[in-house]
Amino acid sequence: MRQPLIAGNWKMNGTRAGAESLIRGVLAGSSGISKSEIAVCVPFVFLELGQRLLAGSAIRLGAQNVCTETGGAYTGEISAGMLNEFGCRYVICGHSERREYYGETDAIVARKLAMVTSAGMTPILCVGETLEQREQGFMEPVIAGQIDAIIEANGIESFGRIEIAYEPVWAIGTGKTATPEQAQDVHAFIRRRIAAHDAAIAEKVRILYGGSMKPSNAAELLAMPDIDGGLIGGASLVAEDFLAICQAG
Ligand code: 3PY
Repeated sequence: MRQPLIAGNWKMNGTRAGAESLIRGVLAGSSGISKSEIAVCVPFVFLELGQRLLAGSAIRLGAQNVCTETGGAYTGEISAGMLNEFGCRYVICGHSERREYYGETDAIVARKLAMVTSAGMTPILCVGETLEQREQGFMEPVIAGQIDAIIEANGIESFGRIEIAYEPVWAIGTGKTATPEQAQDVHAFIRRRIAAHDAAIAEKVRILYGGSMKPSNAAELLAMPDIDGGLIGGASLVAEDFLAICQAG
């Protein structure tokens, strides 16, 4: 039985005061929610705030990116060790916005995953196809390629220490959501791909859905057998909406 994980991906949003009131709102409203594990992946500059406010609570803190290196002359970068020191439990790796705008390849994403796990945290590996790839019938080879690249670089055992998020690129920030059946098909495909190497790891790994999950569609998506939670974009910026999704888990 996989406990759902609902993780907010705040992206580059919020002010210090706004971040504080959002974290406080999530904290206040989450006390009765035990079905789902809850996490907030905040911008780096709010990690210290998150660590302080969430101390002693069940809500996990996460970051949205990490450097491929452990330290040194990498201006502007943040290492996995630094994130760990700030109380991060999760680190989003390979979000489509990073792949598209910052040129992150599968090889870079694999290295980031390894950095995060070796620092004792859990990466959330994002995979997903563009609309063009889906329409041309390349959805499966694209997703398979993204998964296989990690297996080749880091080994199948690495999937025992990560979470996966399926985020169809066409559903990110567009308001469009995959139907529960469309999402379930891809989640089952990902699990089969991993099971071909190791059935026990495939059974255990959580596969979250991301891409405009909101209170109105969360329950249906989360009811699918291979959807084990959500990586929530816009709706994670409003405490009531985020909590409603956590409740639906
Ligand atoms: C979205 O829902 O827009 C996301 O990108 C979640 O990561």
